[in-house]
Amino acid sequence: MIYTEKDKQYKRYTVTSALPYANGPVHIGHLAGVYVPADVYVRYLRAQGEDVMFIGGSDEHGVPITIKARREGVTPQDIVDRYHKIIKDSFQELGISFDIYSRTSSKEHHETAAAYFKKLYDEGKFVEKVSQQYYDEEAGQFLADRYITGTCPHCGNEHAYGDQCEACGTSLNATDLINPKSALSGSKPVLRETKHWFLPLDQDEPWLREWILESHKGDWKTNVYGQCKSWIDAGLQPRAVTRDLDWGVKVPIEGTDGKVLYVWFDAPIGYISFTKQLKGDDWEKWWKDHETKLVHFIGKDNIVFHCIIFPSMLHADGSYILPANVPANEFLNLEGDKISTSRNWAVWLHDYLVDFPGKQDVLRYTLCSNAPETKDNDFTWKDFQLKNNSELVAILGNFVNRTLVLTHKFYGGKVPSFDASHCLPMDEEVVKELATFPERIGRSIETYRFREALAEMMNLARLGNKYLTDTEPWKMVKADPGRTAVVMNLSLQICANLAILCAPFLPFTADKMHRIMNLPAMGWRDAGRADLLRGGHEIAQPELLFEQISDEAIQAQVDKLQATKEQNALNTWQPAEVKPAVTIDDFGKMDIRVATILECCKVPKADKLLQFKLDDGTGTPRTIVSGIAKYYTDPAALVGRQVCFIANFPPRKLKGVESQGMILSAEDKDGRLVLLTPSDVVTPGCQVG
Ligand code: B3M
Ligand code: ZN
Repeated sequence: MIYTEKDKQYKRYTVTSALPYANGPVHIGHLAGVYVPADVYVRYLRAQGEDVMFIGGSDEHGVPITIKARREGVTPQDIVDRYHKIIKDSFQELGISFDIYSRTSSKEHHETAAAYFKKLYDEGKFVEKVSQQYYDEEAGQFLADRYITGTCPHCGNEHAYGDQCEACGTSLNATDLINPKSALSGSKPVLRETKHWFLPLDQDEPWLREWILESHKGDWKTNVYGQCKSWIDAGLQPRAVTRDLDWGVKVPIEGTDGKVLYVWFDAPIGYISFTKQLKGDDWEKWWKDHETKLVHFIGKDNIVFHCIIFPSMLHADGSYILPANVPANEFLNLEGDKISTSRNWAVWLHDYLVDFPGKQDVLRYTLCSNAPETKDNDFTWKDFQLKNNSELVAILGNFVNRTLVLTHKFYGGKVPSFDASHCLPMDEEVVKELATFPERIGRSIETYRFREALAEMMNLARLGNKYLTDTEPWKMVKADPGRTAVVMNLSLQICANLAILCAPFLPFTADKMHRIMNLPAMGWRDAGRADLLRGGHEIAQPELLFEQISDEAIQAQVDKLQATKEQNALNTWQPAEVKPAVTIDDFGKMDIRVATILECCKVPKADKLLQFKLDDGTGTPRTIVSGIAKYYTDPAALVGRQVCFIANFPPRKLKGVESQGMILSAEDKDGRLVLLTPSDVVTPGCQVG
């Protein structure tokens, strides 16, 4: 049964999750922010016997896709076909249990979105405006959304887009940008007249203020409520819902060739068109019946679109329900740095599934337990290993495994019956506490506190572990079989409860526990009882639920990220700023000469240093030490080469060797040091000018 009073009024749940742009795979930031919490929520509701529809799909329009297609020299359809499949398959493999995962390039979606627009247009709900829009004369097209970048007028972020600043979340019109630049040609765009249709958000302010700031005060997360309040208080502006683009849903009005619906107008309608695809003629109750609870799972950068713009569109139609909650999460960072698709600074889901086969629940657990529910949070591979080894293996896995192994050892794999006369007060305590877990976990899930809910589920495993450790049945099985049967029976009941209560978070583990323990299908309302398993119930041979993750496996991931960081450094390398001006006299003070290498060897106990013996033309060999050993691993091969060196540096001791000067080398963009050698052989000791 549902625990939260407000929710008792609902007959069904329409749960949506943000439609990922099909211009790349999904990564752990998407999962922690949106899809894992959404999946926990719907799995819990289904376990409660609720009527749930979980909607997902790929957002296949929008400028990010056309930019990527242009860069790769393919069509936008090629891009969305590629990534829609990768995204859909990887969600499925992670157990994200959509009832439908569709796509906005589908014909059904185009028809639904166009019809939705046309209805509002025919009812005069849009404001038609000829306005000045930025145009790229080189590329020969108008610049919308991510086709144009500039400085955000609100926070100064220099990489704000034409429709939104991702740094502060503010939704923008391209003409708001300071120092706008075309993302196509890099040129400074010019303003040109063009006609567009606007959603009059400014006229919606009164009811939005009442609906959000009054009626949802207290039950919407503070981060969501706060963002909505700041936008409404700042005064809402009319919002263009069409664009001068050729990829998207065509504007269904005569004489609008070259115009499509703004991606943020069509994408949320995807939730509705996908419902039609799934439910056919029965779709309307999922979007128009006030006994349906509508919940949108999104990241914080989508709040304005799901709390202000989409509700305004729904309100303009007048027949739709509005979202009861939009529990947006903040952002997840990776190893202390912002996750970035363009910098490949991410753990991609499809890569994870290859690198850690069969460990879907480990990722679900880690991302749920450190989800950025109220503030940005950080994912580290070390923490991932810790969560697996010291929580999943050591607490949940250990308790279940000990219980099942002992059941086979003592009772041949059958649940022992017991005589209540052997029960002690401590057993009653455990039974009483067990009964509280379904509500403790359920209430946290219903109020979108998934980290807390997961921790509560693990507290039940801790209770079981403690119960076994306190009673030590393996020590009393011979002396007190009666008492042992009580302890083992109750421990098995706790395991059966865990198979129900862990399922929203760890569906693969729950399935495995059901299989090993031969459990019947059970719902949330079966949990909390200490009589789920009858005496004599037979369980299969125990199998480990989780296995240790090695340091090597983690190091391999850390190395992969390090390689990405180095590659990014190469990609973004720029020559250092030129140093302040010097005079020819300043340069004249440097005595730079050429020498021939007579000997070269590594400096003992100094892995970076090479010791050179040079013929500098004076007849007395000169010793110089240089920190280039990492780049010249066969010092002897350098003998005979000529190098340039500074002769008038004062001598200095390096690892016990006196170095008389400095050999010149260039530092390449990857940090590699390269010796400078004259282009032709010259007389040792001749000067460089
Ligand atoms: N495609 C995701 C994003 O902004 C966006 C969500 C649409 S939900 C209708 O990254
Ligand atoms: Zn900003």
